[in-house]
Amino acid sequence: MSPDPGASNRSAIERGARVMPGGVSSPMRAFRGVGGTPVFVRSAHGAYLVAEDGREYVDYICSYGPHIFGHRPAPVIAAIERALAATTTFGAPTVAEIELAETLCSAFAAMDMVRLVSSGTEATMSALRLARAATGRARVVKFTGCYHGHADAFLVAAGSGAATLGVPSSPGVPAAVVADTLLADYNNLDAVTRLFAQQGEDIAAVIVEPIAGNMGLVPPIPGFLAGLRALCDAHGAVLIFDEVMTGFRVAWGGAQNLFAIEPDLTTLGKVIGGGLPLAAYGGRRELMERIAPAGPVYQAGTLSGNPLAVAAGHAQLQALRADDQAAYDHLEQTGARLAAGLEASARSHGIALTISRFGSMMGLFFTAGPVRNLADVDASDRQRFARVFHRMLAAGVHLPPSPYETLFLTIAHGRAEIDHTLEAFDRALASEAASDDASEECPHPP
Ligand code: KE4
Repeated sequence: MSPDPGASNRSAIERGARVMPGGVSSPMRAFRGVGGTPVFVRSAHGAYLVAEDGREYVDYICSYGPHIFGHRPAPVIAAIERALAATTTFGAPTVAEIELAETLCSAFAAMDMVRLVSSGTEATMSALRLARAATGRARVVKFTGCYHGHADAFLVAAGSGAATLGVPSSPGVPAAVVADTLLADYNNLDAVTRLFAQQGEDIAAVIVEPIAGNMGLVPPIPGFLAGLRALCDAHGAVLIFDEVMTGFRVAWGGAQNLFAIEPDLTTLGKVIGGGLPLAAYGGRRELMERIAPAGPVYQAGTLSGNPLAVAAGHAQLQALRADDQAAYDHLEQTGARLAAGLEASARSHGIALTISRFGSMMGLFFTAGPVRNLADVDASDRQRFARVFHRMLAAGVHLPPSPYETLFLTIAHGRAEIDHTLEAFDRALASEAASDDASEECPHPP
């Protein structure tokens, strides 16, 4: 193991940046939200990432959601190996896709039909196209801080990497597209009511993360989602629940099952692919039968329903379903223990901290709170987050590199991993408390 943990990472990112923008394949991985040099990962197992230099880290990125059992769960690996014996891709229909589609439709009461795609961006982009076709309208309401992938219509006041990089409304998105994307603050039902009062006849859809996971974790306040459902019903708009992150993460059947609210369309991803590129959108039959080739709304994909990804995703879902509620109960207990420990540590050091959590998804904000929308996250102490992030990284705990990301837990996060995390966090806060009077600059200013 090299004495300088940063040396191999620095040389890798410098080499990568010569041929890849920022040296990464997705902006979030570049550590721009916390400064410093990203850790280049060579392998992973259970709850751990193994860096190129051999260091191990308790992993709270979990690939931003796909891993719910941890890295390399046996049923998923075995399913991929079996599928690999047959092919990598056919470009022809398979029975395995039908079997996965049947499982997805059985899990979501509001889903009669589903189309498999390769990314969450494709899923949300296609769901919006379908909503526009079904209503004959162009406008879409989204919420500041929510992230629905990088299709033009959604790169307006977006969360996740867009918020992290301070480009929530990206250059290159034409003004005409921006004009059709209407914004409201998350949890602000009055703002949406006003938008419908002013432009209701032009609004095709409302798209929402039913539990927001792209500005850290921000849960819906009581009545918010039900209010959106009522507004869409009253004005003939399509309600899209973007459950790419929450689907099968927070419950079998996602957040809509927990909240007993049925959207018209649902987008899924991450967990349903078992770590391979697979996502989906689905909903009522009368909507989905408009999708080609059944109907005229075009959407296609070379690797849609890829056999390896379908095998991996279905194996993961079947493992989740096999033990019924046990997996979700375990994730809830582990999440509760971690949250309680983090909060106790912050209290003991007199540091303002708000933890928001839904099962195995957690937001960590250095602010007294409450955190209900993007402005509240923006107002949190993001410099302190960056310092604590690096102190914990040095202690072998890898948080997501931004306060605008959600921490994920998996079944593989056991007592030892939580204890290690809480010890590292407490030491980090002790350092923070000790230096709070000093004007210490963040070691890696973002
Ligand atoms: P992808 O196109 O990245 O597969 O999915 C886009 C997407 C859609 N909807 C929701 C609710 C999502 O969270 C995402 C993607 N999530 C981010 C993590 N915050 C992906 C990480 C990244 O961009 O590297």
